[in-house]
Amino acid sequence: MYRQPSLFATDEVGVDAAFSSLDRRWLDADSYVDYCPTWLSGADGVFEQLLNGVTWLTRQVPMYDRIVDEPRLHSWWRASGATPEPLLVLAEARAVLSEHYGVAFDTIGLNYYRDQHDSVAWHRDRHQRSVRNPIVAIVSVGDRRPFRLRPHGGGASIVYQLGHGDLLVMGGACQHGWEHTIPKLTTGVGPRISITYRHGTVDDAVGEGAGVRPTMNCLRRTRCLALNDATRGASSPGGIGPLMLSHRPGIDVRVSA
Ligand SMILES: O=C(O)CCC(=O)C(=O)O
Repeated sequence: MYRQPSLFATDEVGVDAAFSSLDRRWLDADSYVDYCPTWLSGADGVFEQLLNGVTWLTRQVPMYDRIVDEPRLHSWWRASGATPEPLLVLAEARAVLSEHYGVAFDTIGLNYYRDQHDSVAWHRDRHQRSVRNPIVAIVSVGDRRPFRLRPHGGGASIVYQLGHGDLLVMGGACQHGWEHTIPKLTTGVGPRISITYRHGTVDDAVGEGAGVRPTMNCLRRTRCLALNDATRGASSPGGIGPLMLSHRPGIDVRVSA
């Protein structure tokens, strides 16, 4: 599908360290969402560079009694590895977000939604037990997709249309009382990549309700398929490698290519 570039596309790449467009919305007494439209400038260029420069993988995940392909592609970067972030601006964003929110973001998960059929189901994110209230920051590039939040277990949802450099941050007790989704759509939409920053996650992220740490058994049980043979098992030029750790519900496993 043709991807509509942003009307306000700019070649200058950078983030708004002043968070000048920040709008904080309290979902309840303890949970908030920060929304900063076009926080990242030059988002269209960032989208293209990530699309073409990163090794995209399809995770296979347990779904009830079956193993299915996750309906989106994924890549993962972690601060404890040997390689720098795949793009300088991702490092800049990590530093600025860490400073602003007072936590050390240490992983970047990239999610590539190819079209309206790609999605992620309702879920909450959980990190290691020592991180009680994780802050999750998501920068979106490419076309806008609805990002929905609802109280855990169901209820009316709140929607943000995220793309073209928008930043959304979930904070406070959001990952306890609220769940989020990128739903499938019935009408066509161009591709979107979400750049997700998490802290306290290295080597210990677990899925919701998992209550277990990733094990070697998990490593063996779960396959992760490269997008094509050329990229299978290769480390990407930008340093995003094939080792990933899931944080989705029911996907309490570490996966590797
Ligand atoms: O793509 C997004 O904006 C949401 C990603 C997400 O919720 C996740 O990967 O856990």
